[in-house]
Amino acid sequence: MDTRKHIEVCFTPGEYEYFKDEYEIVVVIDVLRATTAICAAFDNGIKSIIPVSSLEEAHEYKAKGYLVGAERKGKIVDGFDFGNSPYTYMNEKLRGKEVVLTTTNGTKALNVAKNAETVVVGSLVNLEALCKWLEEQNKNTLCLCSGWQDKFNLEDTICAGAISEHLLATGNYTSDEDSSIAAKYLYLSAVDNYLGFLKASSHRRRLKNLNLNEDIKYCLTPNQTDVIPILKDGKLVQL
Ligand code: 3SL
Repeated sequence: MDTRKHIEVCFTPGEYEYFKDEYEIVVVIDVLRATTAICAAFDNGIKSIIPVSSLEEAHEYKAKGYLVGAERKGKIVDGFDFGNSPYTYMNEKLRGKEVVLTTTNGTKALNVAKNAETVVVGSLVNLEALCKWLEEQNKNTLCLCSGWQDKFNLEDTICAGAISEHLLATGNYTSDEDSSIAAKYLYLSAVDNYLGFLKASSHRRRLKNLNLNEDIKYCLTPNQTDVIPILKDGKLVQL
């Protein structure tokens, strides 16, 4: 009997319903920039992050006095405290604080997956630590890419491919889905130069047009932190 666990890749939150229920662990990925910003926040000592999908929910928290980050289409939404740049969260003033965050795709993907047994946050910046932890868990694992408005994107898929490649190399995992095979090959094509490989990608262009080049470089630099944010009772906390 094949006792290996599955590691698979789901390209968009819209496809999650076809995968759910089969995986004990879901890794939510939004390399540009939500899950990278979340990792940066925990690396800088934030206490917890409440991910919400809609601006309405974010407004409700703001009215209750919470610090709230809100991003739509790459820009900070008027009336909120900050947006989705990882650099925003490298701020002494946020240390030990609880914040609320809503983003175009990343917080939506987190909410889509919230009923899974375990939901953790993945990005290139916490790749090595996350892969090591997943390997230790030895459970059926799904990488859920946030994509862009329910469409496929390259950067999340490449990160999902990196996680798959690591787990498959242990010999304790197997992949069946074509999405997982495609993710692996995209990762292998990109691994030597993420920035170059993603030059023409849609969201990199979108962020570049907003002068967010420094954010892009940070987000595409692997292994800058060991944090693994995990969803507990609707809040992200440090594992
Ligand atoms: O889609 C998201 O959740 C965001 O990460 C998009 S952006 O990088 O802030 O534009």
